[in-house]
Amino acid sequence: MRYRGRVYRLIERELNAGSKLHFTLIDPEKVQNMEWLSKVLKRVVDAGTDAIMIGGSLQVFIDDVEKMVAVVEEFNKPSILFPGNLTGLARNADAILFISLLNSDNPYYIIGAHVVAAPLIKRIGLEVLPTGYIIVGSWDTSVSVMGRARPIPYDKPSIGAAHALAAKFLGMKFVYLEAGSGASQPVPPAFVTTVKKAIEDTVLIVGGGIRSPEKAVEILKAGADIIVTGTVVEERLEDAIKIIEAVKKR
Ligand code: 1GP
Repeated sequence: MRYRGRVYRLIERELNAGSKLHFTLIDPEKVQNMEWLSKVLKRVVDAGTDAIMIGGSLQVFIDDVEKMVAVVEEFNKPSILFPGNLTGLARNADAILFISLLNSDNPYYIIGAHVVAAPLIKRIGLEVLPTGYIIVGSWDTSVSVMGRARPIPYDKPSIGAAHALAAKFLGMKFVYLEAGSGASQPVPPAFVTTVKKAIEDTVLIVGGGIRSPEKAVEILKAGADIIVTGTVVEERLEDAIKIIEAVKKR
């Protein structure tokens, strides 16, 4: 909890200094055990990742999340909850991406879960990072199915920009373009550019399907502020390290 109340300022400071950020996403469903997690965290933290996000669509249980946060704390990096539902809360994390899934067909994912979660989050004292979450690309990713999303096609960036601008006007500090964990294609750079032009200084997070340093750099050049990788960390750690190094070199 060492970073509680300071996570947004840390992100802002990095960005104001001209740096880009990398967040490592760990899905509780994929964690083999805490020793594995510890080994992975050591590598990504040494490579320069800026924060550890914890969350997923299924098999997320508060006890497991709290155990994972405790391991993150050993590595002196902020822990940020990335909840797919109410089960993604944890008492010992630093912050929560308070994500409203803007292009869901079901109001539960836009505001319903948030109403239930808000008093709990206040009680726990988590730092809240208000985020407009936009699912782009394919309908057949877990997040799209679970979130009842109507994904924005890759070739319709102006619709993405309109959602993102609405998030900004609602006062959200972050916009997250999500292709879905394990997506076959990440959000196209041209899509990222159109969205960033619309939201200007609002922080733009991009994730889903990023598997190479080249792609990560392309997405950063297009206007992303923060790159998130998850699957590649679980499946090809060496590639994940290269991605982190490439993001932090910029
Ligand atoms: C998913 O954006 C994240 O929510 C990361 O996606 O697992 O494909 O890296 P990957």
